[in-house]
Amino acid sequence: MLVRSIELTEIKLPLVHFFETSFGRTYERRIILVRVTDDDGHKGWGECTAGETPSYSEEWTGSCWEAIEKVLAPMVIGKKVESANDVWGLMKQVRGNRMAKAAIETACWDLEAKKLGVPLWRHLGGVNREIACGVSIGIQDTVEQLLEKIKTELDAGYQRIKIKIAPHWDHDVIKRVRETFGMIPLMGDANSAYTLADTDLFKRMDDFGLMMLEQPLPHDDIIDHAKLQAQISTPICLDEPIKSPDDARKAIELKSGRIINLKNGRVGGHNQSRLVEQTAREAGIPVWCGGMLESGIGRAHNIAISTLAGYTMPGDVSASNRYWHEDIIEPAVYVSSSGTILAPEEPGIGFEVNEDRIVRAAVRRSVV
Ligand code: OSB
Ligand code: MG
Repeated sequence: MLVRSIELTEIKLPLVHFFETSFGRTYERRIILVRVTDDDGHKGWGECTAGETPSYSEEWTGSCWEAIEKVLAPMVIGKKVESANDVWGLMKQVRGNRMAKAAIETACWDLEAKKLGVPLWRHLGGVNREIACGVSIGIQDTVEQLLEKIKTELDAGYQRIKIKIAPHWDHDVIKRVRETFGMIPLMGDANSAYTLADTDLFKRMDDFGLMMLEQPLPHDDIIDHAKLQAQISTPICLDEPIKSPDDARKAIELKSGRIINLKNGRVGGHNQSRLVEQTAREAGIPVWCGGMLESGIGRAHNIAISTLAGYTMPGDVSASNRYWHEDIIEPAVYVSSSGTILAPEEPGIGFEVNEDRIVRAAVRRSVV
């Protein structure tokens, strides 16, 4: 494979409903889309999953635009590699910037799968064509609104409900959810809103029988998480601190958690996701595919990687219409009434990219 050019487009997409986490509220996404072209004219699409502000991680739309355009694209263009799996290695002199790297790397995987005429999920080594889906529901203005949203998603068939939690929206909210819906598959995601000083709160929350508690402690921590996990029965799921296969290995060794939320962007793309998946699978640690409020392109990549054997729990990969009035891919992503998505059999990501829609939503463009 030899990439000849990389096009970046930043689009602005308003969310159907705001999304609030412990670090803030998002009404509108600013998403960088990457299209790579090889020397035979084959094309592939990738999406940068960074947020609008450096709150979830250090990366954000602004930093990723600079990183892709000025640093990473020039490292990849014109370099011949055996396969898309080697594109990660072309960028190895650059530290961090994994979401920026993943945008290019995943686009190369789409290109390669299209060139070979195979669906990306098979090309990645996927085995389960039908993936299990959950939803992530943000903090709402009132508990009643949250209960209403949970009902909608349960009625739609989703296999588990994740709610965002934060110090003003935790124990008593979960109690109301349990009282209303009983023992539904339920979990909480704190996005690092707590410290070990809150251990007693988490001990009390053990009574709720949550499937897992995602990222209660600081974004870069795996030590305190091990201390907390030793004191609570609810499995801890790590998100933010697992940025590489080595991070996964260390967290598993330290018993920092029992489950990993694996996000393509956070670890740097499909090459690294496959290695994290392998590390976790060999250690008997389940992974599931996390979401970053992706548009259809990132969502399609999430569907593909979710088919790997180690992705054994429902992910945050859900229908397009939960996020967008009109997605940028066709067809949009639909979820079955049993809460599953069937990975497409068409080549590459398996969805058509609606370029008119992208042009309409574009705010800047650059060709490297
Ligand atoms: O922590 O998993 C998270 C969204 C933005 C940033 C971080 C997270 C999330 C989600 C949303 O939980 C998942 C989704 O529906 O895409
Ligand atoms: Mg999370």
